[in-house]
Amino acid sequence: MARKKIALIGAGNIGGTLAHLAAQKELGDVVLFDIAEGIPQGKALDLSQCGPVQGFDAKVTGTNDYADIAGADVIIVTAGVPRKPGMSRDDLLGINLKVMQQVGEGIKQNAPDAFVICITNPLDAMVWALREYSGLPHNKIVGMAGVLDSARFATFLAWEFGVSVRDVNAFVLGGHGDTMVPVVEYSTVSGIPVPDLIKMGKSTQEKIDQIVDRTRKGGGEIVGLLKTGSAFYAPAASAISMAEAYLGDQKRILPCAAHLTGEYGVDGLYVGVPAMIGANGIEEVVEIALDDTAKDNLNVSIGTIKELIEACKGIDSNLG
Ligand code: A3D
Repeated sequence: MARKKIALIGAGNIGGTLAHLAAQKELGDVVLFDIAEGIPQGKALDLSQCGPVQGFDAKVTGTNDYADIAGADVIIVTAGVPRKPGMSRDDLLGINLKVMQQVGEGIKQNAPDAFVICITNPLDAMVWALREYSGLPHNKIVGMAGVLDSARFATFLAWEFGVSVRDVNAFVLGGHGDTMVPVVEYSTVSGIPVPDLIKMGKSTQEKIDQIVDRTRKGGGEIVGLLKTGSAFYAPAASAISMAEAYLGDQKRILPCAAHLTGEYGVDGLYVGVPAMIGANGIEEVVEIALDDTAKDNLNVSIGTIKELIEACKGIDSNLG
């Protein structure tokens, strides 16, 4: 059987980390694409030389030519610019929208059968725009944010409860921004919901509220520390878990920015919701019952996504 092909559009911090993870896990041969000449080729050569040390045979190549992504099974898009301190994700909109146009056309012409995972910010608008520009079916394009945001929430909960991260299942809905909705009721430690753990005296509502707030601002906290860019290890690991779910037809239910057609009262937008990923891409959107507060918070987050989409349409009148 031919090896799978993983194309990474954007060979920056996340792209390079994705390439390393994909090669290490032997998900397939890896093609790193970037407009910057030399960067994808240099990273690919460096990563190829990890092969003998780490014992992987995956071929890693770098390119500036979209033709080289032809036949890719999975494409992960990180092309664009990341945040600098003081910038919101939305400040990136104008620049990254133009990048999505180029990437969308590159995918349409060269790899229209791929499963595409978008990471470029502002995520919920960029995944929508990438779908518009590429013309791919909605089930074959998804945004990565929820896995990362939930991982951040899970990390902080594990620290708070003093337990293994393996036993924490945390859950974040909504857009990837400060209005995201960490859902405390559906977050558990070995199946025990966080509100029950509070009743058991393992934490307090105040501490959990602080963790929810820290999760919402989790990306900004890292931008503030790094000063020259944004998080990349956990974003890359998160997207790889989504790629694995697709390639292995794992039917995993992961929080991701999926296209909604009526679920959660939303039509035609990409919003962070639990969705099943298998060999057909996004196979199902899972609609969970939410209490009034979570519903209100989700509606605020959806309102922010709608504003971003309108801003995209304002920049490019051909959209939508
Ligand atoms: P960075 O290290 O700057 O890499 C971006 C790469 O994109 C650079 O190598 C650029 O040369 C390349 N690039 C720019 N324009 C184009 C183009 N037109 N075609 C192809 N390549 C291009 O950034 P990064 O890897 O740290 O972050 C990438 C994106 O992910 C940014 O938009 C971040 O804001 C976003 N991000 C999203 C999350 C989510 O959870 C959604 C988390 C972290 C970062």
